[in-house]
Amino acid sequence: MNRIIGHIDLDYFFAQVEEVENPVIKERPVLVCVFSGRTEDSGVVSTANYRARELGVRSGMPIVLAKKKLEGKEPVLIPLERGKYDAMSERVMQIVADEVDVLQQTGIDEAFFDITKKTNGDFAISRSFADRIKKSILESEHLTCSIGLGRSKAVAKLASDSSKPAGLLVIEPESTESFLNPLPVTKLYGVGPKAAQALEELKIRTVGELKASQFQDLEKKLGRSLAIYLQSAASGTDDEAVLPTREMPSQLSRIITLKRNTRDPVDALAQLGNAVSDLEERLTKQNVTYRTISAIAILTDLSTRTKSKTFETPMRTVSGAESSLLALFEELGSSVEKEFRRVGVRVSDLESNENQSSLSEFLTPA
Ligand code: TTP
Ligand code: MG
Repeated sequence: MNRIIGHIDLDYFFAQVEEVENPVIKERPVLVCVFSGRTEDSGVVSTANYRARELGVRSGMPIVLAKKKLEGKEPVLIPLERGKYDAMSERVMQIVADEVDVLQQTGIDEAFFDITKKTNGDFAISRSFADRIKKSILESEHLTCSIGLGRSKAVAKLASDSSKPAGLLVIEPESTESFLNPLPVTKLYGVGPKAAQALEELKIRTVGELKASQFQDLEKKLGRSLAIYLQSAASGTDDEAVLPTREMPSQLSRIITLKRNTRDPVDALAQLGNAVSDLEERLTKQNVTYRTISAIAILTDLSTRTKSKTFETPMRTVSGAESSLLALFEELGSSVEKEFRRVGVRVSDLESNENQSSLSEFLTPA
């Protein structure tokens, strides 16, 4: 069976989160900045939206220089707020983890995943699978990402890089070689600054040249294990496994955008219907119970309000806590001035339910 490995990377992540929070800035260059505080503009750009990138702004660029490049373009500079991006990252990674066989998160906005079993090694199925993940992230969190699929981690990563932004690139086994050969070797997963320097000294510039290079030369410069890896990665046959990084989630949540704004708790809950069953399914899949349930409302001014309730005993279903959820939405509705624009449910204080004897028992309320 074909191995099918994926790589997902969110587009201009920190800046995109800021755009989601405040969509009116979207048409302008958006820069998320780390201000050092010495002078008003000292510090560096953490990341920028594509509008700013078109005008020459890059991650790591001094803010002063970025501002110069954007003179007259009304840039929006936003101080980096790590906690916000961590929370978003957690929600997105959970969406992906719920869909795939194994997820290995490798950065705040990127991960490898294995979907060999899920798709039966069928690349046509894997494309619609990846499409579904993209749609799900867009619908739940309003974020775009890029996904690459291939028969190894190195191929998947190069495919997601090449498809940016908002892309999906599937490299089937028979087109792996023609895809890889012309790419710059520095883009290959596992080539750090030291290896890049060594390859440059050997005049190896493309992935194809790396594949065709003399093994002894590589081994002399980079050591045996890296040389073996690099040549297999260059031919798309590296067999590095996707190693699980997520054991137990700390919380599960689903947020939806309402078809019509409301402050009526019954209406909010009715519109949340599918999200509740979705969350229920995730609880079952993860085989966990929860102790705390939260009603989440994002208001028309985009501020977020939450009300929570903690139960004495672990809960197995969300529908079993529907009356509590309704009461929480009632509390929310009467405590705010504005209408709900998006609503959600979160369950937390999760506990593993490994000792559960049967699935049917698990599905009945505790
Ligand atoms: P990346 O995925 O490398 O960049 P990105 O998501 O902003 O853009 P792309 O569409 O090309 O994927 O990094 C993820 C986040 O990490 C990024 O949004 C901000 C942060 N970051 C820095 O703070 N400094 C840096 O030099 C880089 C590269 C990223
Ligand atoms: Mg990214």
